[in-house]
This record gives sequence, C-alpha cells and structure tokens, in this order.
Amino acid sequence: MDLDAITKYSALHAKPNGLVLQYGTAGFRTKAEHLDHVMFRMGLLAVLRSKQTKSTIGVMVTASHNPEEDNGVKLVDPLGEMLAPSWEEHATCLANAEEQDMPRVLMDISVKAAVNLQQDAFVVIGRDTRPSSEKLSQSVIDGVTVLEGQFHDYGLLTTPQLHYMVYCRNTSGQYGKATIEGYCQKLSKAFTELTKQAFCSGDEYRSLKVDCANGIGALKLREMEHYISQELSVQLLNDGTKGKLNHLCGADFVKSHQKPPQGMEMKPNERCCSFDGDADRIVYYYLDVDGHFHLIDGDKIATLISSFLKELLLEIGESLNIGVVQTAYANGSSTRYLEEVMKVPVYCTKTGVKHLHHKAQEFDIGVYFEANGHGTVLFSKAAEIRIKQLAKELEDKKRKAAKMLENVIDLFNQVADRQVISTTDAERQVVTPPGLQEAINDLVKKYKLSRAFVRPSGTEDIVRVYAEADSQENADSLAHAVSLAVFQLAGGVGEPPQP
Ligand code: G16
Repeated sequence: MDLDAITKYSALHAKPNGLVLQYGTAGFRTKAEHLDHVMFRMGLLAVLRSKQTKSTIGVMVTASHNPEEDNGVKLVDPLGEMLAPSWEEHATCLANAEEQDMPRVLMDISVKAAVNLQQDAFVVIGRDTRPSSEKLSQSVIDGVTVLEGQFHDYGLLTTPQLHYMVYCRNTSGQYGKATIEGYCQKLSKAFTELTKQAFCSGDEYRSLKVDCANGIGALKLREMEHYISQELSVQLLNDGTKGKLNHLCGADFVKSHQKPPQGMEMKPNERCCSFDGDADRIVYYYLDVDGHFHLIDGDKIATLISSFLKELLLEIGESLNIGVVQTAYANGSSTRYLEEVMKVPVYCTKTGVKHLHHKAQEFDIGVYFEANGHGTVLFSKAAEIRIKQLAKELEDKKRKAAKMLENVIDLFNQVADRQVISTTDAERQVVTPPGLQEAINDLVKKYKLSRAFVRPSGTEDIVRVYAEADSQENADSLAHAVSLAVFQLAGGVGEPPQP
C-alpha cells in the first residue's frame, strides 16, 4: 500500500472536520455536498473487500428514494448481496476517520480483516441520475485507482442491475452476461415464456403505465422495452424530462400518500406502477369502477407471489418449503392472511433488505418483501436443481407447472438527533427513551385492531411512525397521538406534529 499516494489523493477529497456519518439501512446517505470524502474512501474499501474475497465488488452511487439533493453509496458483496455487517463497521470507521488518521485506519482494517494486499482487486461501479452522481462516482474511481484496483464503470444503472453485474462476474458468466444486453435478454426471456404459459388474454393485461420517479428507471426501461414489446406495452411517465427526482412521484410517494403520483391519469382498471429513484422498489395500483384507489404494495405482492408459487408446487406435487419474510411495517392483516389462510410461515426482521434477504436464505423458496416495495424471491440451489430436473422429467400439466417455476427463478433478479430512540424485537418495541413504549402501549389500547411503533430512519434524518387500526380515520388519529408522544418524550424540536 502506497501510504504517501493515499495521503496525497485523500487530501483532494478531504473530510470536513468533525463530520460523522453512519453506514445506515442502505449505506451512507446525506446531502450530496458532504459525500466526496466518503465516496473516495468507499473506493478504497471496495478494493480491500475485493482483495479479501478474491471477487468483484460493486459500488452503487445513489440515494434511492431520498430527495434529489441527497446522495449516497452502498457496497455490493460478491454474490450480489448487501455488504457483510462486519464490513459495515469498517466502512463507518473509515468514513469517519479524520484526514490525518485515515491511512492508519485503512491499514488497521486490512490487518483486522486479514486482507492479502498482493491480491488483485476488481470493482464495478454504477450510479443513478442525480446531478451529483457523476462527480461522486468519479471520487469512487479515484479511491479504487490509488489502491491500484481495476474497475469497470457501468455509468447509469439501476441498483438491481448493479447487483446482477456483480453476481454474473463472480459466477464467471454462469448466471448471465455482465452487460445491459445480458440483463435484458435473461429477464425478458423468462418473462416472455412465463407470460405465454400463464395464459392471459386481453389487451388490458398487456399494457402498463409506469411512473419512473423521474429517475434511472425510465432510461433502463426504455432499453428493455423492445425485448418485451410483444408481451407488454409500457407507457412511461415521470421519465425525468421535466420533473424533479422523487418529487410528488415514485414508489415512496405513492405508498406513503396512498394516491397516484403527479402526472398519472388513471382510468378504472388500468394497470399502473411506480419505481423509486434507483428502481429497486415497485408498487402497483389501479382504480376500481367506482374510482377508488387500490394499492398493491409489498405486502400484497408477497401474498400474490406466494399463492402463485404454492399453486405451482401443488400441481407438480413437490413439497419444497416456502417462507415469507416481512418487517414490522407489514400490515397485520397481510401477516394473518399468509399464516392463517395460506398456511405459510411468516418471519419479521428489522427494516433493510439485508435483514430480510438473510432470513429468506433459510428456505427452499424464500419470498421477501418490505411493504414499501423492495423484495424478491430466493430459490436455494437444491430447489433450483430439483425444479430444473422436474421441468425435464414431468409430463403435461405437471411439466408446464415446473417450466413456469423454472422461468420464475430467472425472472427474479436474486441477488440477496433521531438516535435517542433505540428499539428491539425487530424494531417493534422502543427501549429508549424511557416511558415511550408504555405511552405507545396505552395509545394502542384505545383503538380496535391496532398496532403502532416508532424507529429512527436509517436513510433520512427523521423518526418514522407507523400506525394501523380498524379504519383510516382511527389509524390517522393513532399515528398523530404516537407522534405527539415521540415529540414530548424524545425531545422533539420546533412545532409539535399536526394532525
Ligand atoms: C432503503 C432500504 C430499505 C428501507 C428503506 C427505508 O430503501 O434499502 O430496506 O426500507 O431504505 O429505510 P429507513 O426506514 O431506515 O429510512 P431505498 O429504496 O431508499 O434504498
């Protein structure tokens, strides 16, 4: 390691004194102007991680659902999954080291993690469409280069595409070609075949309006469009030509406001969906004939997918175990339906794809979705081999069901001061400040079929309050009462929350 070169280049990406950031729910996230040093250092860290794992590592420059002024960075581990927790700690130490200490902290990490510095390193980089992303991804490249790592800059990419590229490269192309073309071919082939097998007739099933949150989803869906145009006609809205990223549109807006995004005119029964800023969330929605808005969020997507998979397994007579993983944000009725009607075991983890992904790996088929629209289905290697074998061996209807499952495998890109509030029990119970949990319990008792919890966001400087009850009015009223309790007991600043 050339410590002199590191010191010299680091000074060009100097850390503002005293700035402290945490590797949060999905990497580092804050205002873009505070991130230059973090990006440079994550370039360095990606090289160490690559040397240690002898694999390609991914770096994604994005702040996903956050406002356009924010940015962020997340590292992608060798099998396309989120960075291992022990390395999140290294990332936090390195990002927060004062300028003069940084080379020493870097050395400490490589000793602690037993990194062989002679090993080659390869890093792939992607970025979203934020105005700040291009310059920040150049800072990542500077970090990679100063440690003599090799890299490939994919430029504009969705987060799932970067996960895909990492996985392809680390399986020597077995999973697919590590190019946009390879990505489009793999997914569109599975989608086309599955659509044919699923036997859906009628034009209403073949068209979809897509709100692209004024982000990368628009560019990438356009590239994908001609691969799937026989099966699906897509109309792109909020494609970034005029509006601001995630502003009054996108999956987070639609989910939290329970209404269509700006710019989306909906007729009854038209099929619509929204991505978020880096296109790793999706929520669907439609208007019924009476003009009522219906949201198919992550909870409902998980339910639909698990019933579909259960039907196929029943058809082929195979008893692979399915498990569904949710977070505390899952609506209680979706959990009850999955457990009591569908008889599928449901598990609750902390917020963050990394937690759900980890749990879902315990099953033959692990379905995981956050209510906000992140999710996928994971098939264990053994389940995948068995399904492929059955698709060859079985006959007629059974063979068709096995073939559909085979396509489902390919369709899912499987790749697995608010801090005064601390929580436990998968974030459903408050530990500190004292008295807050008791106050929430008392409020919840006043409403039927109710549930509420609070937690500090890991991506924004806010406390999230969740409430559910037997009616919208009661849920809103409970949410307001809980927000007031947070304001009073956790040292709220400014005006108390308004109903
Ligand atoms: C990220 C994470 C998600 C999480 C969301 C909100 O999403 O990947 O797992 O649900 O942040 O997290 P928090 O409630 O801690 O702010 P995204 O789409 O912004 O990357």
